Amino acid sequence: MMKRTALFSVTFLFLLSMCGCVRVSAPEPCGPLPSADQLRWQDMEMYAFIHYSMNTYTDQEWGYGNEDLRLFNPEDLDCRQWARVCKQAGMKGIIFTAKHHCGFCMWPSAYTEYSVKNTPWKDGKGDVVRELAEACREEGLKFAVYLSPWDRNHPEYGRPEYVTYFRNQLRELLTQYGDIFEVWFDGANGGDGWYGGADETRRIDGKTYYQWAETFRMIRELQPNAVIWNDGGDRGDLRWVGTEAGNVGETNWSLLYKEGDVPYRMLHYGVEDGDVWCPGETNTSIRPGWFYHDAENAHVKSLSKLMDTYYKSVGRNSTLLLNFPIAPNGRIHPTDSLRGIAFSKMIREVFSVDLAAKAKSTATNVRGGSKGYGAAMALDGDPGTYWATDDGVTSASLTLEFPAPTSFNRFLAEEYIALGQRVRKFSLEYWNGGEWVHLKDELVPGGDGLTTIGHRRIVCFPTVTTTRLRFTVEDSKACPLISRIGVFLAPELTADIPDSGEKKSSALHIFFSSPTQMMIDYDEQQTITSFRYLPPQDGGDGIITRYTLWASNDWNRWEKLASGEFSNVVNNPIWQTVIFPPVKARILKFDADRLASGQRMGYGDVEVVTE
Ligand code: FUL
Repeated sequence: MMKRTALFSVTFLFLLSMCGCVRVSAPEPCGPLPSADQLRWQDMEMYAFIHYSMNTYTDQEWGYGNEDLRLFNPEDLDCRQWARVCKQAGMKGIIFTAKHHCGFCMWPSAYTEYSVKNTPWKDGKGDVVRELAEACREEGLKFAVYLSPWDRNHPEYGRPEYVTYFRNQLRELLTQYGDIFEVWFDGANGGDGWYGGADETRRIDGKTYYQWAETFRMIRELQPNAVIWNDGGDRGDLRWVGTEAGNVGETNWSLLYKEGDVPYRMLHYGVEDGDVWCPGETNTSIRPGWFYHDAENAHVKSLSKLMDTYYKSVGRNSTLLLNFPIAPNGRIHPTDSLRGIAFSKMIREVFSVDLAAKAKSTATNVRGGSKGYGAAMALDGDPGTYWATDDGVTSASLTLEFPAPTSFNRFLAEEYIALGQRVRKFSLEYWNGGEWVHLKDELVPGGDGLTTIGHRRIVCFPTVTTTRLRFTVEDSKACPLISRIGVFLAPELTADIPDSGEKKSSALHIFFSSPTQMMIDYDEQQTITSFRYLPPQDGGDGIITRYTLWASNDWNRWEKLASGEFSNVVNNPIWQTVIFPPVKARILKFDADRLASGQRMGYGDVEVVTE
């Protein structure tokens, strides 16, 4: 009788599962989880920083706190232009330096005389924070504030009175300007300052002095949906990634420890066994500096550098906070705005056609054998569904089979992070007709093995053409939950916008004909006067120490322009300029005759100077 019951229930379960009626248990959460606000914030992916203050008029990065208020009188300040540019550059919000370290307030704070209210701009009736908050609302962008805790103007800085002042200012910002999506507290403190005329050095303990717990309580009360970025003292909701160069670790856990110091290694990579959800925000500027300087007009980041930044931030489980400085006239400089817009256009171009959509997908393990957790759930375009394995299965593959040989060079994966970040390691292989071949991330020099995924991981590799791609989760903290898989073909070339703004504008295409040869093709003939090379800035392989440069108009006959050595570039990887007699040409060929290390030429940037 017992046996018959058992047989009956097995048969019954089998029949139920055949008709898809068996309820498969949902995966349990794994480790610390993001809050709803952290999830919303992460989905923003890219948002802008705007640095604008008294520094804009003194050509400084850090004001001392005694700059003359009469200097602030922009003739053409237009926050709507800022918001329009940021929107077209793909930014979902703007974080504004309401007060930088110099203490000058961009809104008429009731608590200080050192603000826009005592400047000639709009006869002291202006409020930049208000104008920008309104412009953001009109453009459908979110708005946020940067309020520097360090204040080189305030006489009481370093004493308890200043902390009250700081909170009073924060209360103004959090109550008078609508919804704030993020509050940014910079940890910098250089010590010396004007401090109301004391003109001395004041050091504080960033962990205890500001009494963050009370400030955080106030933020939660006044702006319950804001996330807090805090670079000193108590843990905020987000973390700095340890560098302003525009990249986070290829391994990037959205976890940290609640207590204790946070060394660079933890900021850059997160911690696998962290006890609190604290995702990374990659902040960097579109120019070398955070504030505007005329001298940097020729050094606005190139499109290829911006794409590299995108892959190394959004493509590594981080958000990208990209800074646009405001020029003294009160607007974003045309070079920066064109570059920002080209950047967002390029992202759209690369990721518009998902080749995985045409593929048939199969998985080696599916939770409870249920369709609701099948491989197709990673391809259905719904971020709320995912491919999941059975509990205890922490390694499994998903294979894509394309109807015809398909070429691609980008792979994207996303975890369903609402239930925790899980995947420790994964691999990618393509079928070359005879065997499976591993793909490496070409942006990770010497990197073997692919690590964390999180909100989004993008892997870049040279184009392959194949009928099959296998994605394997090699190791995961618990059953992996993969909500999205994508495959894309990015143009090998990076269509760059022309060198410097106003001049005439044929497009510039860069691509590699071999690992040691770069081609630069203009659409039409140029008079070229020099060539500039910036070695890779990440200390990795590929630095060019000997080169030859050629020019052509027809891809056939090549004229040698120059050859030689880039000296001391390993220790000091700064811009290298190659000058030659002006030449009329359409195409440049840049040969890496010798590399300091590695097999593939690397570059931080290149520039062609034309007449
Ligand atoms: C740094 C500051 O010192 C810079 O001036 C800038 O505001 C940057 C975003 O953070 O730590």
